[in-house]
Amino acid sequence: MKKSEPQRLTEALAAKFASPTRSTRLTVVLGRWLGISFTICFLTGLFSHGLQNPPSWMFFPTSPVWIYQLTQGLHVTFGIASIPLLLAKLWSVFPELLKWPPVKSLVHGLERASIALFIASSLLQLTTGLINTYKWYPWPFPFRETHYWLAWVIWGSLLLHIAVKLPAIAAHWRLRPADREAAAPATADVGGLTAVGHEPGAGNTAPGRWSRRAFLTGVAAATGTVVVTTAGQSFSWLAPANVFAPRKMGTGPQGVPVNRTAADAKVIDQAKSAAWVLMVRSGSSNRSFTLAELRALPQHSHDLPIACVEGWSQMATWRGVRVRDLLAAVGAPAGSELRFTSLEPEGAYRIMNMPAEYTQDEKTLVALELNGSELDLDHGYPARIIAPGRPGVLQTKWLQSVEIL
Ligand SMILES: Nc1nc2c(c(=O)[nH]1)N[C@H]1C(S)=C(S)[C@@H](COP(=O)(O)O)O[C@H]1N2
Ligand SMILES: [Mo]
Repeated sequence: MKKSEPQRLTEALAAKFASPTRSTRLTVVLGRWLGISFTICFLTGLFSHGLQNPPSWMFFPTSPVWIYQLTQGLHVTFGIASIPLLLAKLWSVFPELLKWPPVKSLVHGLERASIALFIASSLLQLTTGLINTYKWYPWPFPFRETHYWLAWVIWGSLLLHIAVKLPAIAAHWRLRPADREAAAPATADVGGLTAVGHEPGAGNTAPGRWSRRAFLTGVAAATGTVVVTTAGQSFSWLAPANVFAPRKMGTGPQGVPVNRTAADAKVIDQAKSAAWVLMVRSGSSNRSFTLAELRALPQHSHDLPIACVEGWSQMATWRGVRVRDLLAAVGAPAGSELRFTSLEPEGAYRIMNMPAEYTQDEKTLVALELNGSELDLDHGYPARIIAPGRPGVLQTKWLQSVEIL
């Protein structure tokens, strides 16, 4: 059969990019790694989203206190690890894009569409997520909602992709003798490439096998490097190796990084005002506490982390009034749900709801001190919330009022 012009052109291009390293086996191995990484990101992401935007069935674990530090650390770390893995996987299959005709059948068309959607949404997800860890939000859409819905798009298209590719995945899940043989560049899967770059046959066994191994080792090394040089923002034992992550442990006032300063939040005057009081509203009755009155209540110390959604976290010693003692002091029922408002005049973190699981927990504090001294203005002076196991965004600084819901 005579080949069409586009077919000849794409075949010539494919031949130009051919590499004996590519094979279905390589793609399957990378797909497995990426699958694990994406699954961890997805589950930890659902947990994080649920904590911030709880569905009715949401559970709120308050222990261990570092649970969110762990899940969000894994989320951001595996998100970063997914970048080299995804790039490697794209490299392993990209001559497929050059096949002509682009759509051969309904199933083939579906497969192409699901891959296009998967690649586009994954790239967008990983790049915006990474940029986000640098506290940079250069887009007009709300990050968290977009990130959440994109995750579902990724999973939908990924499941479709896996379903279509199941035969190839099953065939290459375990290393077959054929995978071991020759460099076998993509064999039948990437049609037209077999003859390029290498003559199949005896004597070629070692180079192909080793080039795949070498490639996978290289990908593993690249992934390991980006993980080791960033994961120290979340995992203290890796903190000395943290070269690239934006937040360094132990920096900032009182040894804790600051996400938003009092100046940025425009609260300096109100926070420093001698007239500051914490208003506690229960139904129609109000009661206010001056800083001296809060200090006169029983003080408790707990070691709790700030664990930011952006991945960085930091353990610290907080001291202040138990939220449940405050409830008791105004005669509110134990385990009430609460709404805290910050002095901050505007912004997403001005108002925070706290479910009963946290208000009941003895470790949930209206903190007045951090690491042995009065709260720094940037850490929420005169009073802030610190609760076990919650995302940093919910650890409200510069408290103004508490409402019993
Ligand atoms: N009122 C208010 N509280 C806030 C924020 C804010 O912007 N405004 N930022 C939150 C975020 S995103 C984090 S990670 C923590 C960080 O606390 P730190 O700055 O004391 O480390 O504070 C939280 N509390
Ligand atoms: Mo945060």
